[in-house]
Amino acid sequence: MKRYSAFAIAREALRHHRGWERAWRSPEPKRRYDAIIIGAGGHGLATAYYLGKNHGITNVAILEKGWLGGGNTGRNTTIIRSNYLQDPSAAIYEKSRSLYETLSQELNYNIMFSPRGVIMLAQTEHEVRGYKRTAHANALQGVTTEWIDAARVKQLCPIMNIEGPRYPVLGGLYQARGGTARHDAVAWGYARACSDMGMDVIQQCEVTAIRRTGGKVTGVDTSRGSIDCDRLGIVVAGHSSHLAEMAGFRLPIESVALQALVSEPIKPCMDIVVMANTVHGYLSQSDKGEMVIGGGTDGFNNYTQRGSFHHIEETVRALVETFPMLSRLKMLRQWGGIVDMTGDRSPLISPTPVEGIFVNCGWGTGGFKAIPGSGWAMADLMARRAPGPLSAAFGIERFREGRFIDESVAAGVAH
Ligand code: FAD
Ligand code: PYC
Repeated sequence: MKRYSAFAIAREALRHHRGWERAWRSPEPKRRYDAIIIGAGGHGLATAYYLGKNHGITNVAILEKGWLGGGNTGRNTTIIRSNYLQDPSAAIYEKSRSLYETLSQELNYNIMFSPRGVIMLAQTEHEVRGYKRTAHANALQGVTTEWIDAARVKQLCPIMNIEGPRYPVLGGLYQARGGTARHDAVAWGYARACSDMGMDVIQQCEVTAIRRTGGKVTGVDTSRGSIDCDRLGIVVAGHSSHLAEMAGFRLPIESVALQALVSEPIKPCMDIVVMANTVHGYLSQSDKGEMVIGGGTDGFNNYTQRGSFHHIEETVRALVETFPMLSRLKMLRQWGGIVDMTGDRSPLISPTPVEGIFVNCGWGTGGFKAIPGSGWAMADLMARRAPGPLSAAFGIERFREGRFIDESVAAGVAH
């Protein structure tokens, strides 16, 4: 595949942009692969990429029932941070954040990583204690975050009203190298790199059954025929329970919609990401100028990928005391994605009761930031058929053993 570069842009400008090739191939499925990944979201594509890059396994298919990145990967609000509390979480989220720093160069694809900084506001005494504790934990884990006072919050984000009557801003947990990236570009960049390694990214290919013999996986049936494999990764976020059912086991996952919305575009007014978890809202400004706004998950399990009117009202009402300018904005569009929630708000990167089947799910409301690290860990698990240093703590068995990795506070978004 030809490299993207300033020289390539100049060359194509001279020939009226007729020489660009497709970013990835659209092949017909083969009869057999060494590994199949179900789900061409960020996590599935990153898994495939690191299977090839780190382990030399390239006879791989990534099967997607819709279009790549059309699930939560293309629906999220793109916040990247690694300020989690527990050690296994800090390890995988910080690995991921650090991979994001150079991902554009590595993939030769501009994912528009923007380390503009993330603040999680403390608006109650309870949150002050919680975030100071996280800042101390992060220091021990080698994750660079700091507790900042209210005046510094105001300095970093001048449009904020820190003296709200109900929820004054008391300070915040600040991660200067957190930020955002372009979500579609992350999926597209990994897909292009996978295709370049000879892998088959197959869209419009729904997995309808998982074949097993003697407790081992032998392949999948799809809307485009049967395909054999002895190594299968299920990486389908909100659809994980369905796929697990096809394979004959259950997962500790509930699926629920998470919604977001954007305002009309306005001039640049906010160059940082702010999460206000007490009131259940968060805010950033996109490169186009839209205010990107999100709140908590729907209050009931569902598979809806749409927005609802009461959600706009609840979320904007929650944020308007701290961001009064929101009251003067028109809202442009809203949407939803189906997130996969575990009881401890930490993911599953795990072998399953069926030999050769591995799952990667449970990232819930916070998996965009985890895509590179998760792909790295899942590829390692699938290649060696055994948990590795980044994935070992995230096995399904922790729910049987009561060994939870509680991240309900760090997850940030209300559940
Ligand atoms: P997905 O991108 O959903 O990919 C799974 C794919 O599997 C889908 O494309 C689907 O079509 C496919 N699939 C399903 N069933 C089948 C089948 N039978 N056969 C073939 N393919 C199948 N995280 C953050 O870190 N920061 C944020 O700011 C953030 N904001 C969010 C805001 C919203 C509104 C939402 C919904 C989520 C947010 N998240 C955020 C969470 C994040 O988006 C997800 O955790 C992450 O994108 C999950 O990626 P994935 O690759 O696992 O899943
Ligand atoms: O995990 O940082 C996050 C997040 C923000 C919005 C949704 N999830």
